[in-house]
Amino acid sequence: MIPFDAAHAAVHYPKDRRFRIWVRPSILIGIGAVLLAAVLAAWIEVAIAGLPAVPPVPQIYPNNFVGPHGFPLWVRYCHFFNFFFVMLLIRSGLSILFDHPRLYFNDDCTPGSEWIRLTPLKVPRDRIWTAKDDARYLSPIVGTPGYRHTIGIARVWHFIDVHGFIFTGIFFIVMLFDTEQWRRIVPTSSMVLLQAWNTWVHYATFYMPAEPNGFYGYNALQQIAYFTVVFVFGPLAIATGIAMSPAVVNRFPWYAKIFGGRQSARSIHFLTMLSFFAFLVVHVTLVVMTGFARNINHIVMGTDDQGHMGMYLGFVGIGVVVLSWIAAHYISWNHPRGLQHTLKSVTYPMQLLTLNRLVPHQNYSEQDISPYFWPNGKMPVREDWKRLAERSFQDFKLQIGGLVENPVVLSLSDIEKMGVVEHITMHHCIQGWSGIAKWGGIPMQRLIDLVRPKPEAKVVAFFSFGEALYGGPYYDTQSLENVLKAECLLAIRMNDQRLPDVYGAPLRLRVENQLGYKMVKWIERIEFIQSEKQLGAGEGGKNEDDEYFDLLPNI
Ligand SMILES: Nc1nc2c(c(=O)[nH]1)N[C@H]1C(S)=C(S)[C@@H](COP(=O)(O)O)O[C@H]1N2
Ligand SMILES: [Mo]
Repeated sequence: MIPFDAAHAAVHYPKDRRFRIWVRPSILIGIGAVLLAAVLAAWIEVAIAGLPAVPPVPQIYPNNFVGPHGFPLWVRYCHFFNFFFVMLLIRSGLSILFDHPRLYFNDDCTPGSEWIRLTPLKVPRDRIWTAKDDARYLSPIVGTPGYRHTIGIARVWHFIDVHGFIFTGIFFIVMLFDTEQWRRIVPTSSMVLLQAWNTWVHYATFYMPAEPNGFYGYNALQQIAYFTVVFVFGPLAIATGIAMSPAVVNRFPWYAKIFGGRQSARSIHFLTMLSFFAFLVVHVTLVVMTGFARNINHIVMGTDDQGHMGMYLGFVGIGVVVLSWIAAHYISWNHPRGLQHTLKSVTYPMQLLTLNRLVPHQNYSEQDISPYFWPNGKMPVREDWKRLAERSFQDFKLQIGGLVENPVVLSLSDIEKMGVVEHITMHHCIQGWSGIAKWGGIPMQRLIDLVRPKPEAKVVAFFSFGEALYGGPYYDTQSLENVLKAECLLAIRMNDQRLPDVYGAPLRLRVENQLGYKMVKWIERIEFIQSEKQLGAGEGGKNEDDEYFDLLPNI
């Protein structure tokens, strides 16, 4: 147990740590019916026609021992590193998932419309229930870093790790085709489907099919499984991962639509993880059942014998992977700032060159507007805000100052007179939910033309009336460059109404190429400054300071 102070214990280690999974019954029944049909069909076939013949080596290459066989060193290393990276991706991914423990196939994320829920709670409708309230605890034995609402650090692990995963994958696929090894896992004849079915019939009726020596070739089902893992699950995990990036989705809304929408991409990303995991369980079980010592020598030692060395080294390899989880846990809780900066040093320059250049360009219609929009953050408790709210912010004055030629103080009606424009956009919260709404406000561009920032002003800081999660005023910063992008608004209206109190009255920021936490609600004042390092802990915002979030969350 980490020695949390009271405020952090309340967030990370709450009293309610129950773990429950609920899946929509129709989906459970659907999956059950498909599995049952496949098993039943196998039994019926065996009852009527007897066990089909399964050749000991794939029929596609009869007696082909001159073909590719054995496992060269690069295959063995890739196998290990892939396991290493995938496990850490799964562990950090689970920590991310538990920050919004619901998965949907619709972009509105209306509570109750999820197909799976990893929380016992139903969203109460009689009071404000924020996305933060909804986050769930996950044991650090299962997740990295585990506990509750540790998404900042979980994302650091996920995004550092994914570089290793992608690099291993690309290297592996290039090497496959650079050698003859691809022939082992890429089916080249439709015959393989029939053979795979025949092999399935064996397993489903509890007969072990004649086992080919994996050193030389795989059975058809095995070949298809390996092919699917390498060429379907891997690329799908990456493609759906990208489909969750606000910069990508808000520039190319069609990209998320390939997967059925942004939330559907998130669901598929999760299902891919489950598929990887299910593969792992079946794969390991069969490796153990079909001659463990020999099989593990193949992949660890590259030899085809019965010695014990492969087994010993294999266990050492698994030990190293488990140790990496313990090390990741230790680093997460002792050096979170170092982790945050490590990720930043990799991704920040890369994002400035790539994702951050994407200018939001959305074309949602009125029909797309979400009937429900998750609220987030703590409502302001300051007396001055409450008094302003009571009079619908008629007395509110926005101060814009700092490094500008023309500091101004504007009332809401002054702001409205500058010309309200509207955009219907998709909001992406770091926690995982999305929602589409119509925002009306003043393009930041117009305010900037009015106040005329001095040349040394590079960053715009937005200060809120509201408090942050661990106390202290909420603030965040944007680069001048980003607030000049299209669709960046100082919003005063939401869905054709005055901005509701919960959603940030009197004013909030909309900046559509980034995640939600950058969009400060309940804005009190705006200041142009030289660098975000001048404020707070210097990370660029309250969440960046306190929760190790990214300065520039295009992903
Ligand atoms: N002042 C303030 N602004 C805030 C937050 C907050 O906690 N305090 N939360 C942010 C986060 S994490 C999100 S997702 C959005 C949520 O906006 P919504 O309540 O309109 O959904 O507001 C952002 N702005
Ligand atoms: Mo958020």
